[in-house]
Amino acid sequence: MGGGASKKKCNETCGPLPARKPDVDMILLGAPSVGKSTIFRQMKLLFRNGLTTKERTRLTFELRQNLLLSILKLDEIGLTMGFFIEDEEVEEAITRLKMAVTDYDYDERDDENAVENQGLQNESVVDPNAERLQELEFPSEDVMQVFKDPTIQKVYQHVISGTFELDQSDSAGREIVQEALPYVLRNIERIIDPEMIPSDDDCLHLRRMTTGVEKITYSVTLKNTGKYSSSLLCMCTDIGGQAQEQTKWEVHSKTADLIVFVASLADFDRILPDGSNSFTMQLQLLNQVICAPCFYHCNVIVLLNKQDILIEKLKTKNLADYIEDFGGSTKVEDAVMYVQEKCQIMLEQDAEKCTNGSRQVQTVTTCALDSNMVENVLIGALSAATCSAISSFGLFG
Ligand SMILES: Nc1nc2c(ncn2[C@@H]2O[C@H](COP(=O)(O)OP(=O)(O)OP(=O)(O)O)[C@@H](O)[C@H]2O)c(=O)[nH]1
Ligand SMILES: [Mg+2]
Repeated sequence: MGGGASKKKCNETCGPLPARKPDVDMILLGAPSVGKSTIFRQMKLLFRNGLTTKERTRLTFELRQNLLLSILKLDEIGLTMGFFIEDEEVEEAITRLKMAVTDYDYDERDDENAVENQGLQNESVVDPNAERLQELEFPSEDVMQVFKDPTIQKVYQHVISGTFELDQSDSAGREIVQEALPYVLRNIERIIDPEMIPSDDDCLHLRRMTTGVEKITYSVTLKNTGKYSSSLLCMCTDIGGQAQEQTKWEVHSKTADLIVFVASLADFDRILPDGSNSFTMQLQLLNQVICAPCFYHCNVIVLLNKQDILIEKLKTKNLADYIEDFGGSTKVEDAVMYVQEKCQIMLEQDAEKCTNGSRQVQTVTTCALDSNMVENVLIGALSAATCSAISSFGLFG
């Protein structure tokens, strides 16, 4: 996955922001951890020059931090399961890793381009984080010693085989265990290698909560709409989905004309600490966005993301056990159709209520890790966003 990115085109908008107004100004919205930044990174990989050296440096930091957090999480889970490490040297190594993990915080204050990045790829600016990274010695030996410990290995097997259920109220822990841990531990040898150069796949699998606001500009070649020019200048804004980050949505929606709302299909079985279903809450958030006056002027594309995880989960779980009015079979298609219909009904009702039906709203399922799929979906959506016949592109379910 992510393999389609390297062959993709660059264009004249790879550098500083263009003087002219973009043809499409989109904003990524949705609950935390649903895949907004992953879609945003796909845009960088697909439609720009890929990652800059600076972005790869940052990625190295963050992957290693994901790795340290994952190893330490295994130790913590072991304790809750009553598995204790017997080797004192391993215990000492864990203590050192706990101290090391804070060094691997990428300090955005040091990085002039990280927050409110206006699409600039200024390689000439010295990155203090890069210098710090060069001086930092990654505790590879400690990491491997802990990872190879039989107790940690036992916990690891429980975690990846799903025979350990994480406390639902521990959302930070859930993100590490479900998002970061499987990937970084599968790639542990490569990530600890001092010569490591992060790949596009690393970029897509990284888990980092968005706290700033990032923008990129790029141009895409559209499907032949017959009506519009084939090249489109796009701007995209990525904002975090955590409650405190949602307060920024309104400010950044002013110039936007297209909302890309991302929801996670993988969350159908997730019960939040207050007892509500996570996916249902995401649909409510979508409802709020659609009904908010500050978004009335925007068309809406809903990406039902993480379909790959839905497919895996439906091998052992039934949607009907989690969502009361689901009457379909255990087939993935039924689940997707149900969710799409739900979204569609809500979107159509609200679109009519809020904007007299003038707004275009569509849903499409995605796996944000799949570059080809994301490229097709984005080009279809962007074509549609500039064309009144939004549903004529056949991409929407
Ligand atoms: N398996 C799978 N993982 C995905 C998919 N999309 C995103 N992820 C992973 O989910 C994790 C969270 O994705 P992000 O893009 O950081 O989520 P976000 O919506 O930007 O989260 P916030 O910034 O906190 O609002 C990352 O580790 C991604 O690699 C998908 O379609 N399938
Ligand atoms: Mg994000």
